Amino acid sequence: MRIENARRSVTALSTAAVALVLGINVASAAAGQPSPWETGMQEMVTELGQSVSSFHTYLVWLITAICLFVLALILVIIVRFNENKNPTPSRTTHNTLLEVAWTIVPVLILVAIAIPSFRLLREQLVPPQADLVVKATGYSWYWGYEYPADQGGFKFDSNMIPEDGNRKPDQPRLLGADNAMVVPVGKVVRVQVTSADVLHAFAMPSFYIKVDAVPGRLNETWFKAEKEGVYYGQCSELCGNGHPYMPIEIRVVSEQQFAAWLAEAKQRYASTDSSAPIKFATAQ
Ligand SMILES: [Cu+2]
Repeated sequence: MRIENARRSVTALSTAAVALVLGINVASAAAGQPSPWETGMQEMVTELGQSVSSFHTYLVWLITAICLFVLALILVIIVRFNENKNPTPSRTTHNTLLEVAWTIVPVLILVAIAIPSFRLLREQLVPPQADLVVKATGYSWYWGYEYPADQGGFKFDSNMIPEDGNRKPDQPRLLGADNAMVVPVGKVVRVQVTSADVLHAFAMPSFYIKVDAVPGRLNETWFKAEKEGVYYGQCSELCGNGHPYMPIEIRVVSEQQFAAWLAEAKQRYASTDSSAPIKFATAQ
């Protein structure tokens, strides 16, 4: 029994190691949420996220190649230049060609990393023309979403569904929210992010976005989700004891569904009072 367990852990460990090297996920993840033994990134549903994911894989291969090269050099030194094989070591110093090479090659490697990295940063930081703007405000401890006047001008709060609440089977624990932020598929959504009290951070792993929510300051990020679905993120700045209980749920729906939701939301959230007392999403 013990051997069987040991064998199983070895298999799990080696699978994880291989996955780590290849930058892939062990478990087939449900889209839009994390899964057990996940070592890579979540499935990306934005073009930017997919580029970042391939960049990540590219870096993993580059790092692996460098490590293997250095390991090979060390092995050559151990085998060929040990005291027995090489009793009188060479006293050579300075080799211009070698010295130029080991300066230039790392520089070239850094350039090969910097160029795609800066390109991705630019794409992230320079948003295209937005089709829709949503304002997300962090509160202790829940999120508030506001759709501006051209979308109906309403706002609502989004609280975590508590453990003893009526969480539906498809809503993951600690990630499901009572009111999701809803956006149409294939549209550029600009998210303006701020906080009403302490530092929070708005993050959605499947979209590859994360931006600080800072009181008194309006930050922004953007995404264009290419696939309909429900996506989950969390506050990503330690903000207090309710920090793990303020999930972000974004529903990406078709344009017709979005229009229908908008019509319903306008009615439903019309009476939301901005000075309503802060609701605490308490942990169970
Ligand atoms: Cu927070």
